[in-house]
Formats: sequence, C-alpha cells, structure tokens
Amino acid sequence: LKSVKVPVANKLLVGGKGAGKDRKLAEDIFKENREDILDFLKRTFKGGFNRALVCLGAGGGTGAGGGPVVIDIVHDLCQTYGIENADTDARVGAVVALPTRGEGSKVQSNAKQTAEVLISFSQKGTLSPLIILDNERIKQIYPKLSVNKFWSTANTSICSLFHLFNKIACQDSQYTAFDSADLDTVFSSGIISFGAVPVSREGEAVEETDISYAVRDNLKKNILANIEVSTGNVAACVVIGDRKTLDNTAQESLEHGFEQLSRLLGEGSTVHRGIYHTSKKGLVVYTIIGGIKAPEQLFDYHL
Ligand SMILES: Nc1nc2c(ncn2[C@@H]2O[C@H](COP(=O)(O)OP(=O)(O)OP(=O)(O)O)[C@@H](O)[C@H]2O)c(=O)[nH]1
Ligand SMILES: [Mg+2]
Repeated sequence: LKSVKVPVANKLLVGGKGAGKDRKLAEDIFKENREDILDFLKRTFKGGFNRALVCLGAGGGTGAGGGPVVIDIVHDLCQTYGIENADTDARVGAVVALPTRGEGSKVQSNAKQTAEVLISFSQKGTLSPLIILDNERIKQIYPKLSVNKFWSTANTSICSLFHLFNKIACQDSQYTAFDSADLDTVFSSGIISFGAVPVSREGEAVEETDISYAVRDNLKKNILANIEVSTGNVAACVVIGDRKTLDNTAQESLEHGFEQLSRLLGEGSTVHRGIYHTSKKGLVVYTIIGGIKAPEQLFDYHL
C-alpha cells in the first residue's frame, strides 16, 4: 500500500498479498475480514460524511471481488450512523475502472462480471452514483502520458470534478445557485457521467453556440465508458466564469445551453442549473448527467 498517498492511519491491509486476479479469493478474504473493515471505517470516518464512494478496478482480483463486499459493509456503516435508513436509500456509490484492451482476456472477463454486479446494484437502487471509467478511453485521450503520470492524471480529472460540484453546491451565487439538494438528486440517480469544457479563455464575449457546443462536447469527450447519455433523466449544468466574461455573455446564450441539455434528455427530465463567478480567467461549462440506462455493450469490442 506504499504507493497509495493517504496517511498511514487511513490505510487498511487485509489478506497481505494481492489476489492474483482471482475475484473469488478476494471476495472470501474481504468477507473473513468484514468486522475489521467495518471497525476501520468507523474509526476513520466517525460518521462525518453524507455519501461514500467505493473506488475499484473492475479487471483485477482485489477490487473486483472485494469491492462489492466493501459496498455492503459501507451500507452497514451508513445505517449505524443514520445516514441511510435502508440499503435502497443508497448513500453509497462507486467509481469503477474498466481495463484497457491490452490487459488480456482474464482481466476483461473479470471486468465484465464486476460491471454487471455493480450495474445490478444500481438497478436495485442500492448503489448510487455509479461512475464507469474506461481506461482505454483514458489512453486514447491522453496518448502521450508517461507511465508514472497516467493514473494520477486520470484519477485527478475525476476527483476534481467531484470536488468542484461538492464545493459549488455549498456556495451561494448572485446569479443562479446550484444547491446541495440539486446535487443530491443527481447523485441519487444511478449511473452518472460527467465532464468539463472550457468555452472562453480571455474574458471575451461568449456566443450562444459556444455554450451549446460545450454542452455537446462535454458528453462526447470524456473518459467515461461508452454509455448513452441521452437515456439520462436528470442533469446538472454549472457555468463558471470570470466577471468580465459573464458580463459580456447574454443570459440567453446560457439559457440556450441549458435548454439543449433538456431537449437531449427528453420529456420529464430535470436540468439543475448554476451560474457562478470566479477570479480565474475564462468560462467553463461543467455537466453531470444522471439516471442513465445501463449500457448493453460495455466494451466496443468482443470478449
Ligand atoms: N482509472 C484507474 N484505473 C486503475 C487504477 N489502478 C488500477 N486500475 C485498473 O484497475 C484494474 C485492476 O488493477 P489490478 O492491480 O490488476 O487489480 P487489483 O484490484 O489490485 O487485484 P489483484 O492485483 O488481482 O489483487 C487494472 O486492470 C487497471 O486497468 C487507477 O489508479 N485508476
Ligand atoms: Mg493489484
């Protein structure tokens, strides 16, 4: 666990060695250590949270086999602290990474099974949000990354989006505020996807089409698995810009972007909006789509 950069007190090693891509072995070890894991989580988090995310690689042994056990343990933890009333009142979500093409057929079949387990949890309502990353896409989007920067870049891009939405949801805005109840609706909607697209860098005026292009681009160019975002039924769209750019941007241009999202998601969908100013130059559109239908084909190639 040396390479994991969190305080030593926040790490727990079970089993000792890796699981050698054996999901069942990992599942058994995590189950045997269930009480230790629960105690560890109680000690570490002390109930001071409102949502938990379990992060795992779908293709290996440890994360793939242990992850679902940990999800179950975290439900216990949430219920001990009154954060959840039942598993279906899910305050537990997951971030799961699908392997790259080159990782071999054992890894791919593990990943397929793990993804199926997590998707079935999300369909039962016991896991939300579920974020499915595709490492193959990460490889294609950042083709030149060195080995030591690869995971940290990919992981940081997801963490920073979570961080941003968390922070924004607690901030007031003189324009339109996106609040924590909005965020909660999106995070409770099952499978979600998200992205960020810069629209303007200079403080120049933003045109109507710039925003709607960003909204569309957000949904295409991200490191998440090949899921059909138009099957979603709820979204968050937050525009953050410097004061000058916002002053130069017509309300109508922003409205146009928000409306495009509503149209894309179809009738009965909700788009929670937010407009915020920042000291950082430029304007960025952040989008989360939630309530997405489970993909029929997770990989764009045959296993
Ligand atoms: N996005 C992302 N994917 C990761 C990261 N670390 C590992 N992965 C992916 O997760 C998968 C599982 O990692 P492994 O080390 O093989 O699996 P493990 O869960 O440790 O299981 P065993 O090694 O078999 O005990 C790999 O196929 C990688 O594609 C990470 O930091 N970020
Ligand atoms: Mg490993």
